[in-house]
Amino acid sequence: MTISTDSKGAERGHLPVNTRNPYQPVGDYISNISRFKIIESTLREGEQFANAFFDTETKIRIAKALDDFGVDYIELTSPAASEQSRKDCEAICKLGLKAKILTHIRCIMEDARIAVETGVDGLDVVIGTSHFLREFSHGKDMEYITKSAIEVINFIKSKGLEVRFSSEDSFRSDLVDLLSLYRTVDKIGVNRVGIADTVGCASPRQVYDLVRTLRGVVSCDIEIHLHDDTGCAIANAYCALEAGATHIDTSVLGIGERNGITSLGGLMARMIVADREHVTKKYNLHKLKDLEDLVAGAVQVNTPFNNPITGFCAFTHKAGIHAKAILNNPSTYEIIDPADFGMTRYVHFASRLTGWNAVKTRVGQLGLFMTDDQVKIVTQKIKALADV
Ligand code: HCA
Ligand code: CU
Repeated sequence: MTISTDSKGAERGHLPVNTRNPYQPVGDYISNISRFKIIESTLREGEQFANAFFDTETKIRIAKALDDFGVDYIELTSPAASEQSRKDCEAICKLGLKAKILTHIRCIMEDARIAVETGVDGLDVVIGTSHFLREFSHGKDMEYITKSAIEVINFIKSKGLEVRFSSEDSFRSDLVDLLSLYRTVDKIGVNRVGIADTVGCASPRQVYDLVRTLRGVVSCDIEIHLHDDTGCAIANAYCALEAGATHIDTSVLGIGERNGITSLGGLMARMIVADREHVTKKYNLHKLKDLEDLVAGAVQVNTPFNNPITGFCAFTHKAGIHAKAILNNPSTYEIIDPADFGMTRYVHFASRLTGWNAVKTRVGQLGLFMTDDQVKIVTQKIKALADV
């Protein structure tokens, strides 16, 4: 099967095909995007969620669960935020987790000095660059921003720590200003630059364009942080990877300011369809549900019904036509195998939309013996009852 794989529509010839999803090519294109790393920010962005008030013990439980799941980085609230935040940051650094520990600071020396003493592996530095933030938040111009970026980055590097530099509200910032700032910080040796869609305004195409442009300007890694105000956070993350981003910010269930950011589970759903082998090998997907339940409990919300993978009906099939095909071959109506996440599918049979194949399967599950004609009569009864 010939599949065109890149945005320019260039054909790359006969690629091996992902049998669950024959329209999704595998091969070098996918291996590029599946090298992505997760910066898990439930304990930073997630702490900005309206219902989040994590005590130390809860933070430690979440950090350990994220580590068990296999995220690459865990990002923590700035130690400059409060005395307890600083202590919690130190406590998490001492857990000896496999994931690298980052903290997130404003681009000011005072924050950097506190953060480098906590034992973190790296610092995520951020400053607002949009005219809104320059006018209504910190009030500084680009010259000042560039000067402080250089000072803070050099200081963090002198301590031997990893450093990422990001601009807040990147999509409403002046492109020329932004690129010249990133070029400067790339030259002085940041590990990553970050783009943030702070207000969730960006469309997938805008994300693709900005990341692609930035990819041509810097040689370091590119991280992206995407808010979900217009429901694009997962799609935008995928587009960023297609354009050359290397690191995606997530939080469990997407919790964060307002309605949050790219969710960890949603990103897993998206990425398993792109490269099942890599995702199933790298992440402990069977732990997703427990991880989400842990965070949902901690912030007192229910997992949304339409959550990818773990929403209560994510693998429920109802209409008779669907049920029949699913029972013959689940891939007909499922792009993700629930078993990859330790989940199970459910074929609904008690509704007016049911079909006799679903009823027959249920009869078998109950260990009953009925002829097909009998099953068909029962099916008609179920439909009649469902109508009233
Ligand atoms: C905020 C800051 C931030 C930072 C993102 C980043 C955003 O809470 O307003 O450091 O990449 O969304 O801009 O979360
Ligand atoms: Cu944010």
